[in-house]
Amino acid sequence: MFQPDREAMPTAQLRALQLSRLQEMTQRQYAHVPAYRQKFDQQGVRPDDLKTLSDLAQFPFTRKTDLRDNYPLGLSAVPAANLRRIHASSGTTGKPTVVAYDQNDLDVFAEVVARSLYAAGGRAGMVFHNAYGYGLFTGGLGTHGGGERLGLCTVPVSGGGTEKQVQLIQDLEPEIIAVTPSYALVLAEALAAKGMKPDDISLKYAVLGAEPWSQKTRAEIEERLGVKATNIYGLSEVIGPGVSNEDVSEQDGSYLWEDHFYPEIVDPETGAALPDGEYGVLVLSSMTRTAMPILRYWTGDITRLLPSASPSGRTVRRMDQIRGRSDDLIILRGVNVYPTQLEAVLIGMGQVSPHYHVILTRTGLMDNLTLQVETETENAALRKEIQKQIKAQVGVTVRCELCVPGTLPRSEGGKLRRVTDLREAR
Ligand code: DLL
Repeated sequence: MFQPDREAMPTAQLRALQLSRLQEMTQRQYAHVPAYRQKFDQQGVRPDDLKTLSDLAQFPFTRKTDLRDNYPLGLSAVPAANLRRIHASSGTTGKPTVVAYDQNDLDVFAEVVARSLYAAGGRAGMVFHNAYGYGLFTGGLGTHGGGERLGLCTVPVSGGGTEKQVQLIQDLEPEIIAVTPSYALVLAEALAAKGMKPDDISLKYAVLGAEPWSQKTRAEIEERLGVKATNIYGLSEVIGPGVSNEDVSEQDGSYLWEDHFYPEIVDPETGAALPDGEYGVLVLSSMTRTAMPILRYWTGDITRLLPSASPSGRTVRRMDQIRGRSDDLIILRGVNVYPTQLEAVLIGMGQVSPHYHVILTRTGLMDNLTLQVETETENAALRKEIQKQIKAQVGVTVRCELCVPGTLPRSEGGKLRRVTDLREAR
């Protein structure tokens, strides 16, 4: 553990710390952020009503629309002169969502990322190839700060420029890489094309996140790059990467740094609390952020908190892989499907490349899903087998389309959009 006193704090002490930090945060929000004061008043709650952790359920959620409505810095709780950094998420429509950090927030950010990279296998003195995008996206700079805090020699490669990435991996011999899983596959292809075998590649650990990925993809990346891969999760509104990370020796759920981020799992329809072990929407409160403290942020990400005790001795709870975002959910003729479920079936079959794309169309009232996959040869039997396996394992009928290798969209270093929805266009 990077910080055993925090990561393995006795549970009663951790719960007491969370309560006092939430009380203190809601007081600050009520006093310094008019938009929060208004939300509390509308809901009829006051910070003083927060007497136990279960009282939190009475408090309002914060949603992406709250950040948009208060664009750019309306949710800030400190004077503008205290701010030290701004990040933003691009968003597909309208204004970006802007998040602000003061010095305390940057320190918290570096600390939680350092914990995450340590859990992922990183140790002081290693060379760290950071292929998350630098810029307004939190991935690059956020992971960078944590790498330096841990004592890694951090190489700010950023995303894209695959040739240059390969060159730097060959020349600087990094042991740890942070990258999106979709771009890790692109790098693996490029390294293989240079004749590099997994054993020739210096990398030992990969820290993968920023987009949903399946266990099968983990196995694929581990094999091709010769690494152990862990899942890093996070989002700009709460801090960026480093809300949680798996331990490389377990690879079984990501430790959520609960002394900084208070997690709840709620029913996607009603918002009611769900017990540990059940799947729902992850809701997070950033208890220690000072510039832009966020209460009960509705992440839209579907996961569960793992109920069992942790093998590592950490007392902070673990969260499962993200199944998908509630807004990525495809409801196909009444059956709920996440793209990651299709991915798991495809990669499990072995004969296709891990690159795939989903196209949704509508004929009359009927939704259709076309799953494009890459294979070396047109093979009618394989196409039928994929359709059959998806029907058997996911429960939906899809149309599979085989494409020439290299023709489906690849990650260019950042997040990859796997789904093209043509239903509204019709
Ligand atoms: O993606 C922060 C990040 C950077 C995380 C690098 C990990 C590594 P945003 O751009 O605000 O922040 O996007 C946040 O990405 O709500 C999830 O839907 C998705 N996401 C992030 N990590 C994972 C993951 C960064 N490990 C949104 N698995 C989140 C699945 C993830 N989805």
